[in-house]
Amino acid sequence: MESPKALGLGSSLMSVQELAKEPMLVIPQPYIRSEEEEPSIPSHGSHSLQTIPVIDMNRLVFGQTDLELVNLHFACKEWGFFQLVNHGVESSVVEKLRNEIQGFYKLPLEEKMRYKRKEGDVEGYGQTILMHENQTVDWADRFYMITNPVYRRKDHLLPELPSSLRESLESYISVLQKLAMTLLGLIAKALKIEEKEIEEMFDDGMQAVRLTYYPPCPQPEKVMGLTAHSDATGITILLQVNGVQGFQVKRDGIWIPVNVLPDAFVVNVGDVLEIFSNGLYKSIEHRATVNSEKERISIAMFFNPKFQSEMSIGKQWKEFLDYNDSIGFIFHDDAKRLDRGAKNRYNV
Ligand SMILES: O=C(O)CCC(=O)C(=O)O
Repeated sequence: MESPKALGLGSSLMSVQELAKEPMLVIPQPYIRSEEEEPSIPSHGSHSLQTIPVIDMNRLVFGQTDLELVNLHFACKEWGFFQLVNHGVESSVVEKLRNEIQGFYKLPLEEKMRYKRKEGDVEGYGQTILMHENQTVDWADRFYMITNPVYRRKDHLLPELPSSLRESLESYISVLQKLAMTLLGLIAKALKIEEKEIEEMFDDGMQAVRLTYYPPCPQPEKVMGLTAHSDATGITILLQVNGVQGFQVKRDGIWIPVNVLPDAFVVNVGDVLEIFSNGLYKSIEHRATVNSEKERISIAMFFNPKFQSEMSIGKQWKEFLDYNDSIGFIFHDDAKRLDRGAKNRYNV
């Protein structure tokens, strides 16, 4: 990994937030995206009218279940994304966490550095993990932690957070775990498979959380808040914490902005669910852009199968072998991503 000095960033490699406070005429080179990576937000044309589907959890569970299951199936199949409303998570839980995360990012850098990511680790507070030379650094600070199984929590991270943040995060994690399991059960129904099959795979699975802070950038079109990627998860549940827009999903080669809906979560299908569903559900690329005026904060929770569990396509699709049986893989505990590249290597 490049040293901060080699990148010409000094201590700012540990914090884009601090870098963004400095007067800046030009954006430092490590953050500059190449031409084709620059944001291309559609502001007109038919694509600007497209928006990701909205799923009403209340209708799914208590109301017109069959109709809403069709909508859920469509969203996972055609978009790989949906906004979830009427999810039943108490607004006080979200509100408390919202304030706490905003408070956390207002702490002096020295305080946040108590949780800094250590050399060779993926967990902790820091910036883009640099895997190769000339890699562009995202315009964001992040704090990533494994939260489940509980014995995998790192002593110096979640347990050491300021108590009010820790408590609100714990409450949030616990309600989102329930929400995720309910959603996975409904996804099983939409896929017309036994709920047990999905529940057993995800029950007490590997879960992680990422808090991201995107500072304003004087030249937002030159940088990227979060490089385009798909998630190596079962499902991911995202909260756009402070209501600032910037999240985008790719559809037919075009980046579609995701509107901030009050009290909604953005849910997406990850690579694991794509493979499990024999490619029926899509793990879609997404990214985050930044703007010149407002900071943006998000919290993403990642829900995965159990560590070391054997993964492959669900029983009922095995005979079709579009996603051939040989792609069964172990869900590793060393944070190796099963990314789209990896899937391609399996020739699927
Ligand atoms: O910050 C966002 O809006 C997106 C976050 C995300 O996709 C991630 O953390 O993987």
